Amino acid sequence: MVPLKVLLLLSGVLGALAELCVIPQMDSQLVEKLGQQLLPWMDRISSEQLNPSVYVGLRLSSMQAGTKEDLYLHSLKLDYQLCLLGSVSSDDNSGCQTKPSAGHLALYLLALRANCEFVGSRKGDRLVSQLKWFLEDEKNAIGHNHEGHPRTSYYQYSLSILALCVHQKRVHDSVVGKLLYAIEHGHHVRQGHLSVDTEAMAGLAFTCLERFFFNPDLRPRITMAIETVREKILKAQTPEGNFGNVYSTPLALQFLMTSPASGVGLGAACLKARASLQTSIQGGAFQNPLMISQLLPVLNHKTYLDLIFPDCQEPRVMLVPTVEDPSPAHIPEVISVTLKVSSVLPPYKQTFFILSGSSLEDVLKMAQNIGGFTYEKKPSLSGPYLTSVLGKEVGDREFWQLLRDPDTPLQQASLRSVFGTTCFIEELLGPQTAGFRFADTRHHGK
Ligand code: B12
Repeated sequence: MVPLKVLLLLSGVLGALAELCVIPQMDSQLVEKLGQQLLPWMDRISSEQLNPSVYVGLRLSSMQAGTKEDLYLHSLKLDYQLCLLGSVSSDDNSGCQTKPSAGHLALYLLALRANCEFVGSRKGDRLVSQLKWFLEDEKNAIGHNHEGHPRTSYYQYSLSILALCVHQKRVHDSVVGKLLYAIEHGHHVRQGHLSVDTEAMAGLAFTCLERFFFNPDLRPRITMAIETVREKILKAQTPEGNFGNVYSTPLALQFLMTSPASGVGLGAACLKARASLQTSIQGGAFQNPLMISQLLPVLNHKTYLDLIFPDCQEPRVMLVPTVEDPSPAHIPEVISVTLKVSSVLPPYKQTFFILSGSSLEDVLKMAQNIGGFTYEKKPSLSGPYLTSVLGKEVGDREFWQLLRDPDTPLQQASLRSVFGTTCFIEELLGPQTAGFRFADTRHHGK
């Protein structure tokens, strides 16, 4: 028998050998370019354009936007407090068009922490209660036997627990228990693919609970769940190095950076992911401000868990807007794109000629203007989200899936953001077909 002392010593040595996920510094010019892409967003302070994630991303980055940041946070506060605490009936004059969702409220709470603020006042308590009610509601939708689903997603469920946790607000064991069960039983796995983004967000939420010793009765399960998430994310690494896909890699890295482990090749996996990210950034894959906001903390060796004790005094480099080169680098060519919608009767198929560099939404608009095609969208923090095609609206747990012919789900924010940042049609270069398929929300395909 191995004496206990030796075992303890061994576990101590193994603990000491635990590998870390370290992301070595990237070329500062490359990082600065990403920061500069966020700058125009700091000027967009209308209710529809405010995006608390952008604020969080910038505050956890190595760069700053000076007074613009203060103004932005001020606008967030006005908007969120007006819309969340005021009445939002259509006939009042509050100026609040739509009440932010619970997920947006969670991101707003992260933004407050990014400025080293705690929700404390009576108003703040009401925001906390709203988020707690949301979680209770979602818990009930999942049901006693875990047979149902959250009305939104396990991503927003995890984000809400994380936001409350960084404000040192506890949630009931029964709420955490539902997320634990989902992770333990792979309830957010879509079509055999793991949703890395969701796993990572859940992992961050669990790690926060663990750090505060919240929900002590669930501690062994929480610790196990963190390990499970780590294992699944590492397993989801592609040969190029991404965890899931290029857009889930930033959140995956945020989680892995908070979670040392031995014997799983964590350090090497993170280095590989970093190399792949660098190639993607250089190739211009990061245009969408939401995606940039999830990436910037990683490039500054930070994660959303740094919002537990943020360092608001840390020096950050002032961002300077780029001067646009007025002469276009190349003359855009005309490409043909075929738009196909198979899940309506009769199926729709039409070819359009459009300038390369246009967005999918440009194609949709063109199709609508020509006639015989209609679509509707709603704004989201990622850009315009397609809700209806040829009169067919999405229902509960359904969405319009965007595909490249014949059957590859698109990874890009496929519609140019309302705010005009994301173009993806390059993905469709040449005579290509962009398809639309009606799918249920399990078909995320990553
Ligand atoms: C949950 C989720 C979904 C759900 C949304 C519905 C639901 N039940 O919540 C489903 C499965 C339907 C979905 C669909 C798609 N998604 Co999605 N989704 C997510 C996820 C995991 C969380 C989003 C969220 O809740 N954010 C928090 C809340 C508070 O913010 P929000 O703005 O209110 O969230 C809304 C938007 O994010 C919107 N949404 C979700 N996905 C997408 C994608 C695009 C392009 C747009 C414009 C909006 C959008 O739905 C959310 C709920 O209303 C993110 C992961 C991430 N890292 O952000 C990926 C993510 C945003 N999705 C992505 C993609 C590519 C898609 C699809 C285009 C896939 C496809 N080929 O069809 C479609 C969108 C098609 C469309 N109709 O416009 C990418 C976007 C990458 C990018 N370059 O910006 C992400 C980052 C995942 C990834 N790693 O690839 N998604």
